[in-house]
Amino acid sequence: MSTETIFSKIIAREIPADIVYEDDQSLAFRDINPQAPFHVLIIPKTPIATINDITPEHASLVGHLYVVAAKLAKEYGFAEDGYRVVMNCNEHGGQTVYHIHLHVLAGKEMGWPPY
Ligand code: IU
Repeated sequence: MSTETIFSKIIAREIPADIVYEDDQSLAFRDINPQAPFHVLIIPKTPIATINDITPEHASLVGHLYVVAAKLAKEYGFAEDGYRVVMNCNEHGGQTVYHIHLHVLAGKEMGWPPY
């Protein structure tokens, strides 16, 4: 199965995105259909289709995505009030793009459970 998705094209700058952070391992950009006042996706530059495809070799990379999430939350002023970090998996999880990504949602109080 190809690991190429629209997110690979965003990494390659083949399609535009509102990028808020980049380093050698990851890229973060604003979601085109935001579900909160602040809604950013953090993706690894190495494509991994779903959480099911994460192996022990990816542990540092996946952990790094959370380091970026915390950094952005602090930078944009949401750390104290709080925010939500979500990664969806497959159909029942609500995944639509098969390149793992953390959703960072902030700027409003969110409900629980998420349905
Ligand atoms: P999901 O967890 O796979 O459902 O999240 C995919 C997200 O990617 C979803 O929130 C879309 O709005 C978002 N997105 C985007 O930001 N830019 C795009 O070009 C596409 C989807 I396609």
